[in-house]
Amino acid sequence: MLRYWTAGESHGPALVALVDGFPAGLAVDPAVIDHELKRRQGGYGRGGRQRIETDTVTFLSGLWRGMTLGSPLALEVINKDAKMERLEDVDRPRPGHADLAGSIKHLGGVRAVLERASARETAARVAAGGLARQLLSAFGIEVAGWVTELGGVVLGGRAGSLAELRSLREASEIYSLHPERDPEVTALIDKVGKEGDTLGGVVEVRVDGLPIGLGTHAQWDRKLDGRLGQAVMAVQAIKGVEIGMGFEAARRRGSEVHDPIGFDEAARGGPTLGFTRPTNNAGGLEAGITNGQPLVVRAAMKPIATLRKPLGSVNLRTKESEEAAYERSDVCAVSAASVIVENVVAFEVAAALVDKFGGDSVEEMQARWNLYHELARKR
Ligand code: EPS
Repeated sequence: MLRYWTAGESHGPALVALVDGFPAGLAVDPAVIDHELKRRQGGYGRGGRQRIETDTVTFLSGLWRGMTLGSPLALEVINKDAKMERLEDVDRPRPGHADLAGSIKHLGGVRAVLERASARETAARVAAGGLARQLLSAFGIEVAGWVTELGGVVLGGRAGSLAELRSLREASEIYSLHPERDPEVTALIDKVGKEGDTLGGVVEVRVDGLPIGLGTHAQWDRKLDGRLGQAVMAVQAIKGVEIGMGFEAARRRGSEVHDPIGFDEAARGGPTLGFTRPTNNAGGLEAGITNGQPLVVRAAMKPIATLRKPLGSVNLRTKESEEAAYERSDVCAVSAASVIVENVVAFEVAAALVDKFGGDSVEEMQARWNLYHELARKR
């Protein structure tokens, strides 16, 4: 079973991801993880913290001469802005953050909660996902994510190979697939930032090269759509998750939603075993099982809760009405969210791959992958 946890506070010494159940025998390239960490720090509208940090990964365990050992991997991302011991507590909770409910729950201060609730923690999740995506690559499975909507401006997705879409995304300051529309969106971010406000948006992730049969219909907690839902919904500021046509499917008739099934003998040797689907409204998942089509996951991010022009709050000591606290923050982190969701999706898909093909070594997984496809093709 491939799983991970994270530890670390936003202004503590470091963030750590502990990855357990990762197969032995994968040559790991830390530069792949560092690339994702760097992308997470980017995107138009981010705050001052990203000018302080240069996030890179250090492996504290689990590797020998660059190869995974099959033992737990501890991944560390250092915080340069490790000033937590010097920071004051916060007495005016920010609406939309963990401040109020978290401090009451723990019978403690706001600082004690916000340091862990901060989206800085997602650096550790991206590090874990950056490792997991390298396991996926060994099986020809590729993941990419982008921004489809920002501050109410609908940009949409785009058809094309992941390589084509990645190069469009790289040309966009906001990580969308429509770089020609950047000026409209960056002007909006500037305007809203000047007004002391923040913006949310929608991100989309696509996974190509999946086999038929990851996940299961048989038990609720192992259905892949359910696992993806949990992982993506658990990213800071995410308020909604959809797969494929998502909420729109609820507004259509069955005949307009479900993807007809065809068969093409010439494609029998390929990953779909010859089965064809003219549409992919299911987003690659039927009954919690991958169906050989690209996986498509979308997530809605609310605007960041820390406002330079704060909303009303209450002083926790006096119970008097006061403005919420302001701490340095971002105007918009939707681009970063696209990187985070991409990497948490990568991790869940890798976990499902390990569930299906075994987790001791990559070599054994590859042999089982081949055997499975051979058996499935014979049916
Ligand atoms: C973040 C680092 C944080 C915030 C942001 C995300 O750093 P600092 O608090 O030192 O400015 O910029 O966190 C939030 C928006 C939040 O609400 O917690 C990061 O590295 O992603």
